[in-house]
Amino acid sequence: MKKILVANRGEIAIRVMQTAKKMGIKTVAVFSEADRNAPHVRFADEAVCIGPPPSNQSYLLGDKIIEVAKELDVDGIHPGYGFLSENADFAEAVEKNGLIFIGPKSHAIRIMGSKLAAKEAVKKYNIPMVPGIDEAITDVDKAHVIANEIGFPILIKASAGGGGKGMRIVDKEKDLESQMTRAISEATSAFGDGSVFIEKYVTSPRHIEIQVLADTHGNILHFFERECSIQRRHQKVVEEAPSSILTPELRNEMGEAAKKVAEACDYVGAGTVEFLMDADHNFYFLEMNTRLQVEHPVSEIIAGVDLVELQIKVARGEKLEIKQEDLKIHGHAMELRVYAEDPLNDFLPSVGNLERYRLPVGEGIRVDNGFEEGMDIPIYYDPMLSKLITYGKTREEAIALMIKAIEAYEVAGVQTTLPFGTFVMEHEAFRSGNFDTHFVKDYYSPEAILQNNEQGARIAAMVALQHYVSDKKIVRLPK
Ligand code: MV4
Repeated sequence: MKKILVANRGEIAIRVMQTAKKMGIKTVAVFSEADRNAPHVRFADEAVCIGPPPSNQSYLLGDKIIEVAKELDVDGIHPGYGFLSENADFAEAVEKNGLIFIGPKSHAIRIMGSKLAAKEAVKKYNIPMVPGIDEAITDVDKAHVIANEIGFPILIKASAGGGGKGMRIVDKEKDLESQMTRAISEATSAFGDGSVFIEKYVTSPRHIEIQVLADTHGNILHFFERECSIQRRHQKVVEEAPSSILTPELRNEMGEAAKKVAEACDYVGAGTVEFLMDADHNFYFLEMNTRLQVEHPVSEIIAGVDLVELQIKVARGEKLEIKQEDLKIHGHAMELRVYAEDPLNDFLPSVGNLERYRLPVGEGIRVDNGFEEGMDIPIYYDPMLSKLITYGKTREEAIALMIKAIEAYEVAGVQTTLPFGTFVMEHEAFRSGNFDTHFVKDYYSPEAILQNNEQGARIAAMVALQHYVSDKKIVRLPK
């Protein structure tokens, strides 16, 4: 592979190109008119404008991107995350055009894109699953029988769903019919597929996922877990590795289960197997994400690997040389997603100009960044500015360093989730490791940040006063 095209923008496009450069591979960026001056465009060896700002006229135009790739003699396409990364038709079209898709085969993407197909595929592999059914259900009478068997509360899920869309919790039998009707109509309008199924609702789960990687020779590895329970409305905000609640035995069990999920769909490349973990530490397979994820850096740090490099190697057909037994966890890594969103105003996007933008640097700090000072933040895309990642020998060290790095991160012109990060890092429930997916809903309110600000303002006022007083003394000193 001599040249790859990165079908993405922002920090992930740069992240992928960095590894390509390290491997001596030329890079091609694609960009929309809104990204003409974006850092990912300048970072690439070549760059091609593919259309107007809206993603459906640029970054989502698979055929156009393939055309550009062929014109520039590209060998492989890396899709990053989001956009075309989990589009089975695109993966197929890339291969049909004689290019390498740096990711799994369309077959695996298709299976895992449907929750019911995924359940069906892993059935024979003895993977723990939440009690429930593995078929679409439309008959309300049948739903009553099943729900009573499982026991309330239950959860109705859309097979084609994602990010919590089309999910409905049903606490009592009398709500079953109305909620089912709503779930089906929601799924139909959102995904064009009204298939829903029923599961036992796990009330206070943790979200723990396993990073896997498979080559084309039948070797599958796992790179341990990521703890992703700190999320807000299905949007992850803080991720870490390892999880503070897994024992080596549990980690091994989950890792082996994740590898079986990958095997079940003939997986190739980097992927993530998501699990729910209940209060008694029972784990259940939820779904598989067939892409490189936003939070992959925390796994890279603790496992000591470059996941993009491994993705490229297996896409070239190379055999994985690492053995599972050789992998071990080094230290602890923490990631905060830095969004241009206002945590004081319901996390609404806070777009505008980055009047000041300085990243923290130092030992134990990695920032995967896609922006620079003076840039306008485009309104067309996800407002994530960067990922602030810290690591140390222990979880405590990674947390302490995260607090310092947030302080050193300078942003003016827009509001960001940085102060929200401080709130999480300082929270007792987070520090003790005793939290679940309800953390933000249970503990966060804007007042928590305002209190922090007020404390900061008070300290600043005291320091200023002290300076003032000592200055006066100096002025008054007799000669
Ligand atoms: C669940 C669940 C509880 N019980 N399934 C949310 C998105 C989708 N990927 C699956 N999700 C959930 N499925 C059962 N049977 C709770 C969630 C859930 C959740 C999962 C992971 C991370 C954050 C979450 C927030 C709310 C609900």
